[in-house]
Amino acid sequence: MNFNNAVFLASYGTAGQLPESVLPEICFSGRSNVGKSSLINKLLGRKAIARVSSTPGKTTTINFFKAADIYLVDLPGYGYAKVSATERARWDSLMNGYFSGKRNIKLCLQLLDARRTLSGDDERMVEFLKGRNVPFAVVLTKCDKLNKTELTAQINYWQALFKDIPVFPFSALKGTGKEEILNFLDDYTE
Ligand SMILES: Nc1nc2c(ncn2[C@@H]2O[C@H](COP(=O)(O)OP(=O)(O)OP(=O)(O)O)[C@@H](O)[C@H]2O)c(=O)[nH]1
Ligand SMILES: [Mg+2]
Repeated sequence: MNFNNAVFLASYGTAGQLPESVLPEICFSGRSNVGKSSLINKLLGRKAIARVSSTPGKTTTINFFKAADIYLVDLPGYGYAKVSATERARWDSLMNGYFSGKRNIKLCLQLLDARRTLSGDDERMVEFLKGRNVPFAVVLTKCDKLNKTELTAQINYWQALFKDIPVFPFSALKGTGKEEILNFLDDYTE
């Protein structure tokens, strides 16, 4: 997989704006602040093609990147408490619009904070993906924040929870897991 020379295409704030799905798409889903934009930057080998912020709820649009013959799609984060009902409704309609359109979604990378356990919002997201038959794999983010013993225990926890679904430990800070994820994505890009 060669993600060099990726370009940012556009951000969309409403489902009606979404462009036709002309290429296979890999999308990135997860709680606000879990590290979606950081993962995309790392996979694309770029410092800031996707905007990273320490303030949760930064990505409130669906952002499209084009790399080789595939779109990478940065989905808006969920689970951020301080959003208005209006914002929440917009999130719902944007996500429903994205997933109900006739899109060529090859895979969703579902991001989960390696340090945590599955939240209610995470569970709803995973059930949503399953309900729509979207193939997904799990990326455990921020692994650099755990020591070796803690990390092993957390990987075991997540892998037991997801059984046969691939689980990739990842650190945007150290680059851990990047090659494994890129190799895995190869199977979805032909
Ligand atoms: N230590 C560490 N920090 C990380 C890692 N990944 C992301 N972060 C930090 O976590 C914060 C949020 O990262 P983002 O990539 O913006 O998260 P996001 O999921 O795109 O957030 P939203 O766009 O708000 O939904 C930033 O301060 C990042 O620097 C990681 O692997 N290790
Ligand atoms: Mg983001």
